[in-house]
Amino acid sequence: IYITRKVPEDLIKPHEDKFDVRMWEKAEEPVPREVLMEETRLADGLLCMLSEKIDEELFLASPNLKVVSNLAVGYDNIDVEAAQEHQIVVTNTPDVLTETTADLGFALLMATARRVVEANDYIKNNKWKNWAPYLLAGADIHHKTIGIVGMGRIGEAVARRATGFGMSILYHNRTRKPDAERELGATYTSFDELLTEADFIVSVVPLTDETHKIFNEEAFAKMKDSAIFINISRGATVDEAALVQALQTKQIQAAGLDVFEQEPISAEHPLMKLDNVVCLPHIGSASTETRTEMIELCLDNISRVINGEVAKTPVSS
Ligand code: 8YV
Repeated sequence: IYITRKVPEDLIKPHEDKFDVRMWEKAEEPVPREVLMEETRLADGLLCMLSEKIDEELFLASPNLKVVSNLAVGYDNIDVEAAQEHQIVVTNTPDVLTETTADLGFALLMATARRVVEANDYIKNNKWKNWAPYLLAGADIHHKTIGIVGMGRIGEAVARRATGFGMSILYHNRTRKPDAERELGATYTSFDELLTEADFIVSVVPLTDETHKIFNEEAFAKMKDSAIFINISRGATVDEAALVQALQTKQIQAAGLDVFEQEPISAEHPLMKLDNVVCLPHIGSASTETRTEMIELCLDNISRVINGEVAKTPVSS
């Protein structure tokens, strides 16, 4: 088994009697493509991250490979169709990260609306000299309208949190979600209606050909000028140049972003120069508990497939 990042030894231990486990020893530095190719060449199982492109070239060079386990629920970095052609099982990490990612989505929404990061910098930069009625005044969250684009597991978990704030919930999804409508009072709308009506627009949608840059100039133009845009899905669902423009011209009020078109994003990127943007380095599922569960699930999937059993969480194209 090859693992493309350093993960805790105690998570590997239960598998070491059955498998020869090798890993890229650097936790934060990505594995170079040539090392990935060389290490996977002889591997039966691969545990990989979003930042690695897992494609046909790799499959062709790795005749023993039986399973690719992505440490993420999203798997837009993997050519699943090609994997299927090579009889390679692809797995992801659904469910275990749902609540953690929704927590972060809400943290980002609240930090953006109430200008938490700006306020923190304000004190630490020694700017707090006085009291003024509208000092760092943000936007209310309670009783507002949230529009969730992508009502999957994480979208529903975001909606559950919104009910605690007395928010009205709009959602847009490929299919209707009767349970969310009944239990959470969520209302299905068209994409355009959601953009027009919501105070908070939250992207939780998987990246596919249909969702690529759905948040573009036209979409931002439909939003209220008080709208706050939150992205916890994939950077490429957004046209970042259009977002920068919408924020600079105050066409929308603010944005909270956990994901970017290019990751890691540079501190020189125009988005980083804007006060009305809160940015995070793609940490949606990054709680210690959840990352441990994700790694355990990946290893369990790999172990099952190599042993000829069915994977717990396989994906299909
Ligand atoms: C990943 C994510 O864990 O699950 C996803 O799709 O985006 C995150 O939870 C992170 O990108 C590390 O691969």
